[in-house]
Amino acid sequence: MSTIERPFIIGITGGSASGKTLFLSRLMEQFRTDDICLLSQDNYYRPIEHQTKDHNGIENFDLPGAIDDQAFAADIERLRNGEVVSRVEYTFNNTEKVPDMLHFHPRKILVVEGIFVFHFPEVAQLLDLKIFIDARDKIKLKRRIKRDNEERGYDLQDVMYRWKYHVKPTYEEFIRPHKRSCDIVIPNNQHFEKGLDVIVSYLKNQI
Ligand code: UZR
Ligand code: MG
Repeated sequence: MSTIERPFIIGITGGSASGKTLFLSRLMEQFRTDDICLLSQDNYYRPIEHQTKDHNGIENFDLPGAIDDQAFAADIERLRNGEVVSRVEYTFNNTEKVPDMLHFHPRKILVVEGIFVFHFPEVAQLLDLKIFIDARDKIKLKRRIKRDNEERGYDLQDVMYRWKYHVKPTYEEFIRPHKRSCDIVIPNNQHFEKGLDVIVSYLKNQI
Protein backbone atom coordinates (compact mmCIF):
# COMPACT_ATOMS: atom_id res chain seq x y z
CA MET A 1 0.00 0.00 0.00
CA SER A 2 1.26 3.43 -0.89
CA THR A 3 1.62 5.96 1.90
CA ILE A 4 0.95 8.81 -0.52
CA GLU A 5 -2.58 10.14 -0.48
CA ARG A 6 -4.41 10.71 -3.72
CA PRO A 7 -2.54 13.42 -5.67
CA PHE A 8 -3.95 16.76 -6.63
CA ILE A 9 -4.13 16.63 -10.43
CA ILE A 10 -3.75 19.73 -12.56
CA GLY A 11 -4.23 19.79 -16.30
CA ILE A 12 -2.54 22.34 -18.52
CA THR A 13 -3.54 22.96 -22.09
CA GLY A 14 -3.27 25.69 -24.71
CA GLY A 15 -2.55 25.82 -28.42
CA SER A 16 0.68 24.51 -29.82
CA ALA A 17 3.59 26.80 -28.88
CA SER A 18 1.48 28.77 -26.41
CA GLY A 19 4.26 28.24 -23.85
CA LYS A 20 3.08 25.18 -21.91
CA THR A 21 6.51 23.60 -21.66
CA LEU A 22 8.29 26.75 -20.49
CA PHE A 23 5.53 27.53 -18.00
CA LEU A 24 5.78 24.02 -16.62
CA SER A 25 9.53 23.98 -16.33
CA ARG A 26 9.29 27.19 -14.28
CA LEU A 27 6.54 25.67 -12.18
CA MET A 28 8.48 22.45 -11.54
CA GLU A 29 11.49 24.43 -10.31
CA GLN A 30 9.39 25.75 -7.45
CA PHE A 31 8.80 22.30 -5.93
CA ARG A 32 10.91 19.50 -4.49
CA THR A 33 11.07 16.67 -7.02
CA ASP A 34 9.51 14.42 -4.38
CA ASP A 35 6.37 16.53 -4.37
CA ILE A 36 5.49 16.81 -8.03
CA CYS A 37 5.30 14.68 -11.18
CA LEU A 38 4.77 15.85 -14.76
CA LEU A 39 3.18 13.59 -17.35
CA SER A 40 3.06 14.85 -20.93
CA GLN A 41 0.60 13.81 -23.60
CA ASP A 42 3.55 13.79 -26.03
CA ASN A 43 4.61 10.37 -24.80
CA TYR A 44 1.32 8.90 -25.96
CA TYR A 45 1.59 9.61 -29.71
CA ARG A 46 0.78 6.49 -31.67
CA PRO A 47 3.54 5.19 -33.97
CA ILE A 48 3.84 7.02 -37.29
CA GLU A 49 2.43 4.03 -39.25
CA HIS A 50 -0.85 4.49 -37.36
CA GLN A 51 -1.21 8.22 -38.03
CA THR A 52 -3.97 9.53 -40.29
CA LYS A 53 -2.77 11.19 -43.50
CA ASP A 54 -4.27 14.37 -44.94
CA HIS A 55 -5.35 15.06 -48.56
CA ASN A 56 -1.69 15.43 -49.55
CA GLY A 57 -0.59 12.22 -47.87
CA ILE A 58 1.06 13.99 -44.93
CA GLU A 59 0.58 12.65 -41.39
CA ASN A 60 -1.64 14.85 -39.28
CA PHE A 61 -0.27 14.69 -35.73
CA ASP A 62 -2.83 17.23 -34.59
CA LEU A 63 -5.89 15.01 -34.60
CA PRO A 64 -7.08 13.58 -31.27
CA GLY A 65 -6.71 10.11 -32.82
CA ALA A 66 -2.94 10.69 -33.05
CA ILE A 67 -2.80 10.02 -29.32
CA ASP A 68 -3.43 6.78 -27.46
CA ASP A 69 -5.85 8.46 -25.09
CA GLN A 70 -6.85 5.23 -23.36
CA ALA A 71 -3.24 4.48 -22.39
CA PHE A 72 -2.76 8.10 -21.32
CA ALA A 73 -5.84 8.07 -19.06
CA ALA A 74 -4.92 4.63 -17.67
CA ASP A 75 -1.46 5.87 -16.68
CA ILE A 76 -2.90 8.96 -14.98
CA GLU A 77 -5.17 6.66 -13.01
CA ARG A 78 -2.21 4.46 -12.08
CA LEU A 79 -0.30 7.45 -10.74
CA ARG A 80 -3.41 8.56 -8.89
CA ASN A 81 -3.59 5.12 -7.30
CA GLY A 82 0.01 5.31 -6.12
CA GLU A 83 1.62 3.16 -8.82
CA VAL A 84 4.83 3.90 -10.75
CA VAL A 85 4.41 4.31 -14.52
CA SER A 86 7.09 3.57 -17.14
CA ARG A 87 6.83 4.74 -20.71
CA VAL A 88 9.17 4.99 -23.71
CA GLU A 89 10.02 8.60 -24.51
CA TYR A 90 8.50 10.03 -27.72
CA THR A 91 11.25 11.37 -29.97
CA PHE A 92 9.06 13.11 -32.59
CA ASN A 93 10.16 10.62 -35.23
CA ASN A 94 13.72 11.87 -35.00
CA THR A 95 15.55 8.72 -36.04
CA GLU A 96 18.86 10.00 -34.68
CA LYS A 97 17.52 10.10 -31.16
CA VAL A 98 17.54 6.96 -29.02
CA PRO A 99 14.42 7.07 -26.86
CA ASP A 100 14.87 6.90 -23.10
CA MET A 101 12.70 4.87 -20.80
CA LEU A 102 10.85 7.36 -18.62
CA HIS A 103 9.69 6.55 -15.10
CA PHE A 104 6.95 8.52 -13.39
CA HIS A 105 6.40 8.33 -9.65
CA PRO A 106 3.24 9.07 -7.72
CA ARG A 107 3.57 12.45 -5.98
CA LYS A 108 1.36 14.84 -4.06
CA ILE A 109 0.88 16.91 -7.21
CA LEU A 110 0.44 15.41 -10.65
CA VAL A 111 0.65 17.75 -13.64
CA VAL A 112 -0.81 16.53 -16.92
CA GLU A 113 -0.07 18.58 -20.04
CA GLY A 114 -0.92 18.52 -23.72
CA ILE A 115 -3.15 19.96 -26.42
CA PHE A 116 -5.97 17.46 -25.81
CA VAL A 117 -6.05 17.04 -22.02
CA PHE A 118 -9.41 18.85 -21.80
CA HIS A 119 -10.74 17.27 -24.96
CA PHE A 120 -10.36 13.62 -23.88
CA PRO A 121 -13.25 13.12 -21.43
CA GLU A 122 -11.52 10.22 -19.65
CA VAL A 123 -8.54 12.51 -18.97
CA ALA A 124 -10.51 15.69 -18.27
CA GLN A 125 -12.66 13.99 -15.64
CA LEU A 126 -9.53 13.20 -13.60
CA LEU A 127 -8.42 16.84 -13.35
CA ASP A 128 -8.85 18.84 -10.14
CA LEU A 129 -7.72 22.14 -11.68
CA LYS A 130 -7.78 23.15 -15.34
CA ILE A 131 -5.38 25.79 -16.62
CA PHE A 132 -5.36 27.22 -20.14
CA ILE A 133 -2.24 28.99 -21.42
CA ASP A 134 -3.29 31.53 -24.00
CA ALA A 135 -1.32 33.42 -26.64
CA ARG A 136 -2.13 35.19 -29.88
CA ASP A 137 -1.84 33.12 -33.07
CA LYS A 138 0.92 35.30 -34.50
CA ILE A 139 3.02 34.79 -31.40
CA LYS A 140 2.43 31.03 -31.29
CA LEU A 141 3.39 30.69 -34.94
CA LYS A 142 6.62 32.62 -34.40
CA ARG A 143 7.52 30.38 -31.45
CA ARG A 144 6.56 27.30 -33.37
CA ILE A 145 8.81 28.16 -36.33
CA LYS A 146 11.76 28.59 -33.99
CA ARG A 147 11.09 25.46 -31.96
CA ASP A 148 10.31 23.13 -34.85
CA ASN A 149 13.47 24.18 -36.56
CA GLU A 150 15.71 23.86 -33.50
CA GLU A 151 14.18 20.86 -31.76
CA ARG A 152 12.28 18.87 -34.35
CA GLY A 153 14.25 19.60 -37.53
CA TYR A 154 11.36 20.91 -39.70
CA ASP A 155 11.99 23.62 -42.29
CA LEU A 156 9.88 26.76 -42.66
CA GLN A 157 7.69 25.46 -45.48
CA ASP A 158 6.90 22.35 -43.48
CA VAL A 159 5.98 24.38 -40.41
CA MET A 160 3.73 26.75 -42.38
CA TYR A 161 1.94 23.84 -44.05
CA ARG A 162 1.28 22.07 -40.76
CA TRP A 163 0.20 25.29 -39.14
CA LYS A 164 -2.39 26.05 -41.81
CA TYR A 165 -3.80 22.56 -42.36
CA HIS A 166 -3.29 20.80 -39.03
CA VAL A 167 -2.41 23.02 -36.08
CA LYS A 168 -4.81 25.93 -36.59
CA PRO A 169 -7.93 23.86 -37.44
CA THR A 170 -7.27 21.66 -34.40
CA TYR A 171 -6.93 24.68 -32.17
CA GLU A 172 -10.28 26.03 -33.33
CA GLU A 173 -12.10 22.73 -33.04
CA PHE A 174 -10.59 20.88 -30.08
CA ILE A 175 -8.65 23.33 -27.92
CA ARG A 176 -10.08 26.84 -27.94
CA PRO A 177 -13.64 25.78 -26.99
CA HIS A 178 -12.25 24.61 -23.63
CA LYS A 179 -11.06 28.08 -22.71
CA ARG A 180 -14.59 28.81 -21.57
CA SER A 181 -14.84 25.85 -19.23
CA CYS A 182 -11.40 25.84 -17.62
CA ASP A 183 -10.69 27.24 -14.15
CA ILE A 184 -7.90 29.69 -14.99
CA VAL A 185 -6.65 31.31 -18.20
CA ILE A 186 -3.07 32.53 -18.14
CA PRO A 187 -2.19 34.97 -20.91
CA ASN A 188 1.28 34.38 -22.26
CA ASN A 189 1.88 36.82 -25.10
CA GLN A 190 4.97 38.16 -23.39
CA HIS A 191 5.31 36.78 -19.89
CA PHE A 192 3.44 34.67 -17.39
CA GLU A 193 5.30 35.40 -14.13
CA LYS A 194 2.32 36.71 -12.13
CA GLY A 195 0.08 33.90 -13.33
CA LEU A 196 2.79 31.43 -12.38
CA ASP A 197 3.13 32.94 -8.88
CA VAL A 198 -0.59 32.58 -8.29
CA ILE A 199 -0.60 28.92 -9.36
CA VAL A 200 2.52 28.08 -7.32
CA SER A 201 1.02 29.61 -4.16
CA TYR A 202 -2.21 27.75 -4.72
CA LEU A 203 -0.43 24.43 -5.21
CA LYS A 204 1.83 24.93 -2.19
CA ASN A 205 -1.34 25.20 -0.18
CA GLN A 206 -2.45 21.82 -1.44
CA ILE A 207 0.62 19.95 -0.19
P1 UZR B 1 3.03 21.21 -28.35
N1 UZR B 1 4.12 16.96 -33.37
C1 UZR B 1 5.17 16.95 -34.26
O1 UZR B 1 5.62 17.99 -34.70
N2 UZR B 1 5.74 15.73 -34.59
C2 UZR B 1 5.27 14.55 -34.09
O2 UZR B 1 5.82 13.48 -34.40
C3 UZR B 1 4.18 14.60 -33.20
C4 UZR B 1 3.64 15.81 -32.88
C5 UZR B 1 3.50 18.26 -33.04
C6 UZR B 1 2.04 18.24 -33.39
C7 UZR B 1 1.41 19.25 -32.46
N3 UZR B 1 1.90 18.53 -34.74
O3 UZR B 1 1.05 20.44 -33.13
C8 UZR B 1 2.49 19.54 -31.45
N4 UZR B 1 2.45 18.66 -35.73
O4 UZR B 1 3.48 18.53 -31.65
C9 UZR B 1 1.96 19.47 -30.04
N5 UZR B 1 2.67 18.88 -36.82
O5 UZR B 1 2.97 19.78 -29.11
O6 UZR B 1 1.75 21.34 -27.61
O7 UZR B 1 4.25 21.10 -27.46
O8 UZR B 1 3.16 22.25 -29.41
MG1 MG C 1 5.01 20.99 -25.55
